[in-house]
Amino acid sequence: MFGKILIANRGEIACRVIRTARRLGIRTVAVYSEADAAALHVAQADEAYPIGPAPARESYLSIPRLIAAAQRSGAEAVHPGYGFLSENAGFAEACAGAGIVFVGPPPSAIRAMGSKAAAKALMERAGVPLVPGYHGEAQDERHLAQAARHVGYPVLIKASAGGGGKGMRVVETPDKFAASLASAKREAASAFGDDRVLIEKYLTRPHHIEMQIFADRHGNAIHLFERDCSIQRRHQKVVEEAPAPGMSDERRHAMGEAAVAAACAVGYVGAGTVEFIAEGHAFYFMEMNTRLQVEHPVTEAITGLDLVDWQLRVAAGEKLPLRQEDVAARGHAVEVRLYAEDPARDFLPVTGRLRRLRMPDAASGLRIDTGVREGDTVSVHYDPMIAKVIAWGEDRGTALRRLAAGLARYRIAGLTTNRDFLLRVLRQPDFVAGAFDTGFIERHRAELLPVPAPAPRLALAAASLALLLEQAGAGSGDPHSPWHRRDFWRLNGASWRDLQWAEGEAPRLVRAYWRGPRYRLEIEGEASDAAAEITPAGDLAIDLDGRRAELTVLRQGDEVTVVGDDGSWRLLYIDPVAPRAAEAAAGGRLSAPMPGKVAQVLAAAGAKVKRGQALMVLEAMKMEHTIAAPADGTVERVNYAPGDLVEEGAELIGFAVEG
Ligand code: MV4
Repeated sequence: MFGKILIANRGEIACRVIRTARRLGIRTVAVYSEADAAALHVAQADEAYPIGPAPARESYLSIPRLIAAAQRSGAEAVHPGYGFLSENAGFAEACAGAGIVFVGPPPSAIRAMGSKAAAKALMERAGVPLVPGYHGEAQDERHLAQAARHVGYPVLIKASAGGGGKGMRVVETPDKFAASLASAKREAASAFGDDRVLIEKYLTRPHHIEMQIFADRHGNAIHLFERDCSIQRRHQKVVEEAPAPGMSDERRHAMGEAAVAAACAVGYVGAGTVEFIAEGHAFYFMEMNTRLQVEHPVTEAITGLDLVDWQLRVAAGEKLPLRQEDVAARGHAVEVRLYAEDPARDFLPVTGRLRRLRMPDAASGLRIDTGVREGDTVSVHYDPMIAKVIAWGEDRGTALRRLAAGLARYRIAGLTTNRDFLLRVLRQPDFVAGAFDTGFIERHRAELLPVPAPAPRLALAAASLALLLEQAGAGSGDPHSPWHRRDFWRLNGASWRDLQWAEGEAPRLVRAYWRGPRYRLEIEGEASDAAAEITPAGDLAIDLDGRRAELTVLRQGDEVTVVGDDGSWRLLYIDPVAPRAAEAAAGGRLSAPMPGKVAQVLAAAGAKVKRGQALMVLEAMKMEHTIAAPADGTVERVNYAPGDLVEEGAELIGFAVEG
């Protein structure tokens, strides 16, 4: 076994690999970009080396810098994690060239699975079932249209070089074929520099089922059962589970054999995943991922195995620890991916600081794989995943309930997350019944993304009591802030105070009367009896008419975020005395509506512009957003240049309204 390994990755997967290496007594070497000097994976490793600036191209994707760090540290092996260089055959070769073991398959196996069409041809020869279709060399329209007719409509055009749904077109009828082919080819050429396509029968309600496989250098190859990853949106997995609901033993056996045959056909070594789409009783090969996957923990949870342990053993030349007949699964495991993203804004990634990050405690019985801590920043440079949360149970229902109960105990404030969306998925009746396919999220969009409900009485009470407690206590540190006022009960000579909140456009009014240790709260005219205190963890323990709850209340200026078990709400405190500072400021700055990259700057400092005139173009999530003048006026400052990355809320342009 190795004495020291380098992890060529960051975040939760780097922490995950470190955990197993540590247990095996292997020294760990982290690498980090300039954005990650204080990151958790760096703190957890035995040694750490800087590898360059924040953009991944110049750090986590730089083969020479990673190899140099490995050589300096004396690491005998490199674990690539997932993403970044994990499926880069050139990196695997560079490691070998430097005398370092790449913890992964041989470069030839990575390359063999890199092209869809070539992989399908190889799988066909190995007897692995394929979706009826065409993946030959001929690429002229006549030939492909003929293949489509032969397969039968609807058909799917896929980019041969593709992945992740790019260059993919569903064609319902023959008259639409030519136009779809042209647009698929255009997209494939621009995304992959290769416009070749293949044709498949389009399955309308498929499941995404993947088999975990493992192979060693001694000719052994086995599978570790399946995972169902059908709950996706835009080809991003949201929920993963094992076993697949409704999977029969026969089908599992057949899929397992097909997956092992696929691995053997490319001389596979190490951990890999063979993806199938399944519909009815049929299943078909899709692609093979030549890495350890994000969702491997659900397989670990049902088998009791440590897949990183196996990867390291296999890479060190050992035999697989178990034979196929000795691998057993028990119970059910479900994983969700907790992201810094805003479901209400089409799941746009969110950047910012995790001002509050409290995880469910050990009693929740969950496995949480994370690479961030409270206070860390989610930046524009990397994947905004906060954690993978995994629950195991004797049966699927127990696992789902455990996962939902644990997620409900998460307390995150400072940035928007998909937590509430995940909770709605986990409680959706069709999902709970196991009746879903890859179209689940799209089909149930309205139900999973409800219009934001107004903050409940509990949230208004919590925000109000937190404010009163803060004012009664040490204050805010800023003596001019309304939050600092200690004499508030006497402000208006009465024993009550009106707390005016705004939720979006809606005013929300709370009148508070101090009644000894308790309060009488009139929340929008209706009276409640309430008490509250700050817990040692800094949360607000509240009793509202006898109902007790613990909520996180976080204040940023006049904006208050309340996070509870079943939602989070944002309220703006309207100070009756202070001038409308927020409004005054709003005219003077044009800020980034979302994290992104400046594509064009269309006005210079000093320019006089008309209302509605485009000043800057921001590129985010592959879309362009125009920043326009809010009124006639003058551009005072332009703070960014084309190519600059900006965080959400960053001031792009200083602007003075005319007059
Ligand atoms: C398909 C399909 C239906 N029929 N192929 C999407 C990404 C790529 N890896 C394969 N994908 C699909 N291929 C045929 N012949 C439907 C999908 C698909 C999908 C597959 C797995 C998980 C989620 C999906 C969401 C939409 C479409």
